[in-house]
Amino acid sequence: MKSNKIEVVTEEAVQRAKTAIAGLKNLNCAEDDLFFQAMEEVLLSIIPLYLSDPKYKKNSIIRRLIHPDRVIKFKVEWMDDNNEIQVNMGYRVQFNNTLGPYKGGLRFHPSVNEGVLKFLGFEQILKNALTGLPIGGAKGGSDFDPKGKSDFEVMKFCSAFMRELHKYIGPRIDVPAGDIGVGAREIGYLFGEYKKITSSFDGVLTGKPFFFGGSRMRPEATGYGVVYFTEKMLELEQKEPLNGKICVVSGAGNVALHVIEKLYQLGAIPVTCSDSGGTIHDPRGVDIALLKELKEVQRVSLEEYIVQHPEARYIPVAEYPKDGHAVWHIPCYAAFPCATQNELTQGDAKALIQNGCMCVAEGANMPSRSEAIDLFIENKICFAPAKAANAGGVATSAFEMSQNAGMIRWTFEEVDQKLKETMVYICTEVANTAKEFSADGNYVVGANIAGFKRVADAMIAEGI
Ligand code: NDP
Ligand code: 2IT
Repeated sequence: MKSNKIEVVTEEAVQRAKTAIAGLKNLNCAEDDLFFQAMEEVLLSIIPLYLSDPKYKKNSIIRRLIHPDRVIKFKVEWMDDNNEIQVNMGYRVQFNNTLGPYKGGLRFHPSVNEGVLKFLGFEQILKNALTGLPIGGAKGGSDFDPKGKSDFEVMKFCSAFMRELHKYIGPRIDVPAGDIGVGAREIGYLFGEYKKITSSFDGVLTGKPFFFGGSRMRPEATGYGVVYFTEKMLELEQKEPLNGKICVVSGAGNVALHVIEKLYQLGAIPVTCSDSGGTIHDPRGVDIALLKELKEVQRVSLEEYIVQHPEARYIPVAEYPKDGHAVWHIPCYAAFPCATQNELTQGDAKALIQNGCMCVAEGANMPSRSEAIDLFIENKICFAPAKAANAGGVATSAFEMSQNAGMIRWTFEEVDQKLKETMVYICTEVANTAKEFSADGNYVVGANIAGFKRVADAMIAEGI
């Protein structure tokens, strides 16, 4: 029987949940640390939902949700520019398709392994559920490193990768997109090969270049969406808007650059960005045109920035605070981690709080470590977790799928309007859910319960 009452979460209930989660860890492999970090956060957040309604336990939802439907692993052989054969591993983790076709990005980075993709695929299930759109959760990629490769080598790798991947994807089955190391260039090559193999012009990938089926605004969508979410959260929490405020951003890729661009459009002053080599701090506001030239066209290190702006500071990784990241030690009103997982430590969180930061919005997937999130929540920082704040990218991917299926195109303004509405919808839903479960202002609890409930209720409705 559903009690209709939100139970108070006791220390005993948390301990019981922790013991159960520890038991789950034994079922999986050594690469699963990030996956457990993501899973533990979700499972601890949903205790009040579990206590309030026995149907989730009765239907074994947790045990069913933490195992991917399937993990596809394959070898990718390709020829480099020296005519030497190279071998990489390719993966697609199809996690859950209860709400729609499997959907989620492809990551090309040397750190990619099955565990990384399980963490990203698991997060993607709940993120996609939060959008309210009909998309399931998946993630894929390879340990291939596009950095330092010629366009021709990237093309040959993408063709070889798709020769295997095409067997498992389809516009109603699984629709990959970009992530770290996979942008419009890679999606273009992947789509070209898919067409050659299947003779079919399907919307089987999103983030395609506009001239062959891509959506207006998909490149901007994740970053713009993060800032739309942040504006709404600040409004709901009765905090000052971003206009005129100093902001810090990490990363210098697709998400970071479009967060920076939208911050400028709203009158904020983004003063940092970073890449894997170091951080730029430009107190007058970073030069977005130069950043795009360096990162999107020339694909070079951020160190080049100070050649044109010697008054800015370049802080190489070797000079970062011990166990921390230089970006988070610069005073700001709002912080936007947009590079990679676990980039914001407990020490970084302390520095942000001490320096008066009021808001942290995650553009990357799981960039804040659990201890950092605990500090943000304890100190009443407006904290927007990734699965809610960065959902604008995948939502716009779903808009691209709609346009491809209908053989139509929406204008930039139409997509922008839909993106804004989606981010406001997610933010409001997350805030209301947190309130409903006695965790007012806790967007981690709100996002995890709202996303989990949507998938779990559908799993129960469709049976096993
Ligand atoms: P890009 O490849 O465009 O950019 C990644 C940026 O992060 C680069 O500046 C890169 O530096 C830096 N970076 C990557 N890995 C590391 C690392 N291990 N240590 C330090 N810096 C690193 O990727 P995106 O901007 O697309 O993705 C960034 C984050 O946003 C990821 O967490 C991704 O999962 C998430 N995300 C992306 C979405 C999208 O639509 N693209 C949607 C939702 C979330 P360098 O250039 O030196 O490699
Ligand atoms: O993490 C993410 O949401 C993405 N990389 C985008 C996924 C997508 O299918 O657009």
